[in-house]
Parts: sequence; structure tokens; C-alpha cells
Amino acid sequence: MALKAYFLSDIHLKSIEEPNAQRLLEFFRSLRSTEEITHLFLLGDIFDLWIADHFYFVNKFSEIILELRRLHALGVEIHYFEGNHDLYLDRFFGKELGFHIHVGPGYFHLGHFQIRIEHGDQMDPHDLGYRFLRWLLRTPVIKWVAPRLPSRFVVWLGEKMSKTSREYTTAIKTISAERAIEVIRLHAARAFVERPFDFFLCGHIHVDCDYRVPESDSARVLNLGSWHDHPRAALITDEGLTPNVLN
Ligand SMILES: [Mn+2]
Repeated sequence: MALKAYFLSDIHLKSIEEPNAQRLLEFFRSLRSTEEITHLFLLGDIFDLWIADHFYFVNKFSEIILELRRLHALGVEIHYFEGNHDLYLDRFFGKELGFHIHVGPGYFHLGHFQIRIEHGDQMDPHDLGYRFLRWLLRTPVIKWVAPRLPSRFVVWLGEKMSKTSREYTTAIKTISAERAIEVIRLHAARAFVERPFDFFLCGHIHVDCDYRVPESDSARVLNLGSWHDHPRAALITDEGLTPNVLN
């Protein structure tokens, strides 16, 4: 089958009733019924909060999970990158659904393209507070404890974390969109030197950002922005990258 890989990020779903949730369901159904799709990459913060395999979330977003299950059953390779709002995904999306789970950047060879993918929460080297939190959340003790906490407590904790993170995202955006894009550019430049890519896709920082790496003839960086600004799904085929098929 010809390559048809879709990329989604930062939908930040809070409930199944909101318009973006319905838009996402509609998109999944269209992929299932009318199009051929080989890969689906979820770049993190798909949900405004998801912790491990708590029944609270599984139940709340059951319609979305059903659509993902259906795509997976059709043979679609699904990769889910943890964001800073969706954590410990292996317990449900990995073990239960059989998706590939990533907690850091990943490299993929798709068609004739080398692709780097990550959520983007590690892009800003100056964000030391978050770096500490990220480390803390991945320590074995917290990883063991989190899935075992009562749902109500997890939801409360998650709301707090979500708010802190939103304040950071808003703060960096308020400084200026240029500053936010600069964070992406510097990070992508470092990443390109480390290991060259044709495409680099990320999310997390809610700005529109699509450019070609100056050090290369063709390498391209795409930040998927946020569905709170407008719904977006990128597509990579053998012909190249389409930044948004949901226009
Ligand atoms: Mn994020």
C-alpha cells in the first residue's frame, strides 16, 4: 500500500461533547471509510488530561477509543507520543490497544523520507521547572503510584498540572509568537545536526510554524499548532508533506 501517514497534535480534548471531539470522530470515520491510511501519529496532548489506564478517562473518551481501535484493526500502524497532558500511555494505549508508545523523540523511515517526531515539551532548554517536573513524573516511584491513585485525586492533580502548563504555553506565546518560533528553530537546528531529517514534526508550542531548515536544501519543520486555534492534520505520502488536510 502507498504511504499515507497522518499526524495529529494538541487537540486538548476536555470532553466528548465539544466541537473538536466531534470533528476528530468525523475525521477518523472518513479515514476508515473513504481513504487508505497506513500510519497514524498522535503527537501528544490529544486529551487535555489522560493518566495511565484510569477508567475515568477510558469511559469519558470511549467513542474516540472505539474509532482508534477500528483503525488499528484495519492494520493502521498507530504511534502515540506522550505529551505533558497525556501520561503513562503504555498501560492502556500500549498494552491494551497495541499502539507504539513514545516518551521522547522518535525517528522513522517512511517511504524515502527520514522523519523526526516528538511532542515538543523538551524543546526549550530554559524551561527548567518543567524539565524537573518531566523527570519527576517519569521516576519509577511516581510511575508506579500514579495509575493506582483514586480517579478523583488524579483528575484534581491533572487539572492543576494542566493549568500550570497552559500558563507556560500562554506565557511563551504572550512574550511573542516570534520568541516561540525561535525556540522551535533553535531546537530543530540542533536536532538536524545531531541526525539529519527530511521532515521534523512537533506540537506543544501552540504557534503555526512551517519552514525549511536553512542548513539543508529540502528539510522541513512543521509545528502542528493547536486545535484551539484551528483543527489540523498533516499528511505525508511518497510525494511529500501536506501541512493540513482539514482546511
Ligand atoms: Mn504539550
